[in-house]
Amino acid sequence: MSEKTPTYCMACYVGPDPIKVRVEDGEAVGIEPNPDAAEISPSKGRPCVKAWSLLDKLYDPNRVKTPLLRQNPEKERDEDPEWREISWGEALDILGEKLRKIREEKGLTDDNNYPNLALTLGGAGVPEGHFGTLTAFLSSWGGPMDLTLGSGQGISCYHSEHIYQEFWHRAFMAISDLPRTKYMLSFGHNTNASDGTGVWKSAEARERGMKRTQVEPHLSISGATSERWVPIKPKTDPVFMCSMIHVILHEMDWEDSCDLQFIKEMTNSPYLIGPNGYYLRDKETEKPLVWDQTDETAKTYDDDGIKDYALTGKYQVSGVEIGPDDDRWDHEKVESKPSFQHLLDAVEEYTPERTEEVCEVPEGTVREVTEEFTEHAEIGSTMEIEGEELPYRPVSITLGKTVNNAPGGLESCWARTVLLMLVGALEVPGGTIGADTKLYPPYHERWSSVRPGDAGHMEQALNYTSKEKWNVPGKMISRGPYMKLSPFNSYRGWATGIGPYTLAWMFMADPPENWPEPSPPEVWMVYRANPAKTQFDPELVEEEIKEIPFTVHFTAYLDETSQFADLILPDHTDLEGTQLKLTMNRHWQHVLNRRGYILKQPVVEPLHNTKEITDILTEICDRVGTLSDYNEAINRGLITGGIPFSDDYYDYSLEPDEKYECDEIWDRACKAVTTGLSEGEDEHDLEWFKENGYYAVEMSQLERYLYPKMKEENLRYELPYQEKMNRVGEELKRRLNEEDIYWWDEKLEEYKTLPTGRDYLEVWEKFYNERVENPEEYDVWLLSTRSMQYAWTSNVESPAMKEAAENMMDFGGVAINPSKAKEKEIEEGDKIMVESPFGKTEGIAILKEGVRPDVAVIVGQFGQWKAPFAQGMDIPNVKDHTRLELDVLDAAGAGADIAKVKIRKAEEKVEE
Ligand SMILES: Nc1nc2c(c(=O)[nH]1)N[C@H]1C(S)=C(S)[C@@H](COP(=O)(O)OP(=O)(O)OC[C@H]3O[C@@H](n4cnc5c(=O)[nH]c(N)nc54)[C@H](O)[C@@H]3O)O[C@H]1N2
Ligand SMILES: Nc1nc2c(c(=O)[nH]1)N[C@H]1C(S)=C(S)[C@@H](COP(=O)(O)OP(=O)(O)OC[C@H]3O[C@@H](n4cnc5c(=O)[nH]c(N)nc54)[C@H](O)[C@@H]3O)O[C@H]1N2
Ligand SMILES: [Mo]
Repeated sequence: MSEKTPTYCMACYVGPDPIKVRVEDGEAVGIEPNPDAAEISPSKGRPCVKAWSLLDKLYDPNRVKTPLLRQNPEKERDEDPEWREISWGEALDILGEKLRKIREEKGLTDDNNYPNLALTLGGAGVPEGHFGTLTAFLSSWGGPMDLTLGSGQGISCYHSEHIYQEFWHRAFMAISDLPRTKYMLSFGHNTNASDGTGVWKSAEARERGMKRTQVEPHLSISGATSERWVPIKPKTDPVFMCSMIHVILHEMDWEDSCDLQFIKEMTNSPYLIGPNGYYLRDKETEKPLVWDQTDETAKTYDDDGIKDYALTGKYQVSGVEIGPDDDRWDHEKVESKPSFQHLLDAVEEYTPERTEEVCEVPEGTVREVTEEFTEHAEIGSTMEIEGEELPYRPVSITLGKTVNNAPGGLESCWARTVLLMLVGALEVPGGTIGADTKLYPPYHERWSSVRPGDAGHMEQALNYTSKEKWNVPGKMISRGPYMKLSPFNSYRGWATGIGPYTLAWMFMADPPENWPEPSPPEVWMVYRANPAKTQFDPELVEEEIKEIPFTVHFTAYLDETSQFADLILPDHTDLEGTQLKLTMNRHWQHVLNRRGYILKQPVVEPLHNTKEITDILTEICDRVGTLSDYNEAINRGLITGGIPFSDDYYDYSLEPDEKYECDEIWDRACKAVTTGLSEGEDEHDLEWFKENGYYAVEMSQLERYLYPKMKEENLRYELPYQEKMNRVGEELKRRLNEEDIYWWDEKLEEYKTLPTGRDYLEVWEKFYNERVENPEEYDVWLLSTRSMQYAWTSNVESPAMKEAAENMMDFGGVAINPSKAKEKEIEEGDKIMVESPFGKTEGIAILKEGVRPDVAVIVGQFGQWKAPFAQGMDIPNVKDHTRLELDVLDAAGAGADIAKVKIRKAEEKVEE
């Protein structure tokens, strides 16, 4: 008998993607599209290749089939942990007892106020699609829990983008407004590999005529399907972008080629800047001043009578500057310039000729790309959306993960956003829009958090840097101290997901001066993450994990992190589990017209002695004594993205002290969300969802753009001049220095008002050169790139993915340029040695013209030494050549997957 069961794939963060699983005689045999759910899918119900890896995972002979308990106390790579198979009852009793002890004996925090319980989630949001009632579990704990002992997620993702796009345009991700965009300029954003099912929309746009320029050191599959590939030197992207700004402002007639109305009315460009670098404000109202060039006088920025804002020039104006800690400078007739003039001055030196030198991109290319960009912006054109006329600016700029993390990341984000500002393509149809908001709830719409803050800009929820609030004695502190060191990281929503995880490991290993020493947590729970493989410094991370008294790994197969765990808990895999998941209208790489809920349901009976995560968490809470808090958290709507289990016109609440089965909880959730979303019109239960798959309601198209809301609230983007950043950075410096902390000073130099145009590759050049005797021998930049088939290390065990990936370019080895190969006498298929100051790894040479001679590229995250299937794959990993050191991290704790190496034939090493 054959049937098709609707469910979702969430193998990567682009999901949940609706799919149907074909089941024959009780066996899942195929994955199919789900066209019935086209309206909630960026690809109209078509899954990407990764959905097939779910079948492999289900039937993987190497799966963990029952809970396992370590018998051998020695935690080493080559020690057998001597796993003993145990029952769920025993496993949950052990964990329950450990957690109860923390609450009742040890206390929730240690002497330095670090939480005794830590929890790590991996894969950039993927756990949300599988972790059942985990949000209610977090709440039921009722106190501090450390979420910053993180894996490679966040700190090697689109890190600066997450932070600063939330600041500048309330978005975790800034994307092209597909299909309306006509020109997409991508800096190392590998759309065709990394956008999951979102790739369908960019293919559709290209078919319709959208042009793409891919700026990237190697010709990725995204570059291969673009009009133009610009092989830039790694980590020099901000120089290229600043140079584009130079071309617009110093070579073109900018009054003609820029969107002046946008610049004058929607940004801080006309704000006057005082001699100390802060806005010059009206003494009474403290509103920033601008210069009206018609009336030749200063006015507050929102004065109704402004005839024409001056963008350039110098003016003698009286006012007050408000600096760090409310320092004030009162001025009488002081020289001040509009922020735009500061921008003009700052980019004057960033000529295409300099760019040619730094980025190794011909100056002509910089000019051509800039021209294409400004021409495609169609300044002046408009589009009607739901009866409102909005500017139409069909150009977008997207950034990849190595561009927008680590030193240079902030500057890249700034330059990108300023370029968009110049042509008015920010948050308008066709332009670059925010797909997601994760720091400012509610997450399904952005407008309600776009509220007036200081100086005519949006209100921001930054971490405190004031004297009273920065260091409150006795307050909980995370090992990755985002609240103390990273003000722009914020403290709301997903803030811990982008915390400085790097610092957590580094500070545990080697506490910096005058900083409370972080202990290892008493208990560490790891869910769908593999930090021992995906963090920057696997060796250091391993050493620190060994110090943790009790580690629980929730995992499907034993991997590098499991090797150091004490307890292994296998939950049901994706095709065996039950969960209701929000399907968002705006999510990572896509924006849709509907939002709602989609069901993950078992397509077959569980194959092994695994357990549904919801049931695991319920059992833990029961043992810890927090069941009623957990049930109440569920009732409050914590597992449904905010829709409570009861309201004026419905009540599906759980009894506080009763233990509910997974299906009962989700059945009530189904009824609550459908009743809640439809305001009482519909009520659907779990059975209905099992049949129908999802439930969604329509969203306004206007809300896709921030523009109408910014206009309505009379707000301006905090661009191009970073007044607040300057102030906050200075305050943080004072706070740290007041406690004799100076090791973070260098990082604080990032908090600039305008870009530095720096060649950021120098950061890595210096770092690696200092660690070897013959730096000139290390002549290759090793980079990482994604494949559509693999999601981090989470599906490396799938033979089907390997088979599919083997048909794709660059996969299976180290891609190098034939000229470099010739120099080193390497031939296609040769075994080569990749060597850095930190290690040697072997791989197979792939010769390819589409890679810079000074660059080598590795697809994916391999180099497994434990995961049973993947360890036979023999593909090296960039992270085996990167280290956790402040020098190569940015002010938010992020690093980049880039290493300086030398490459030679492997045989030579054997002879040594
Ligand atoms: N070399 C290199 N390294 C990188 C990157 C790179 O580009 N190159 N990228 C970095 C980035 S951007 C990110 S976001 C991180 C991601 O890295 P992580 O956050 O660590 O995430 P994953 O690698 O997906 O974690 C995989 C874990 O999930 C488990 N798992 C898989 N399926 C299941 C299941 O059904 N149930 C349970 N309980 N567990 C399951 C696996 O067993 C494994 O332990 O990697 C980073 N590391
Ligand atoms: N299939 C799949 N999709 C994924 C993921 C996955 O694991 N698998 N992971 C998701 C996650 S968590 C993330 S963070 C994203 C990452 O998404 P992307 O950033 O789009 O993905 P990558 O392919 O890792 O990255 C980057 C490209 O940047 C180029 N590059 C490296 N250094 C530089 C540089 O200095 N300048 C420029 N211009 N280019 C450079 C490399 O050549 C590479 O092709 O992907 C997401 N999507
Ligand atoms: Mo990521």
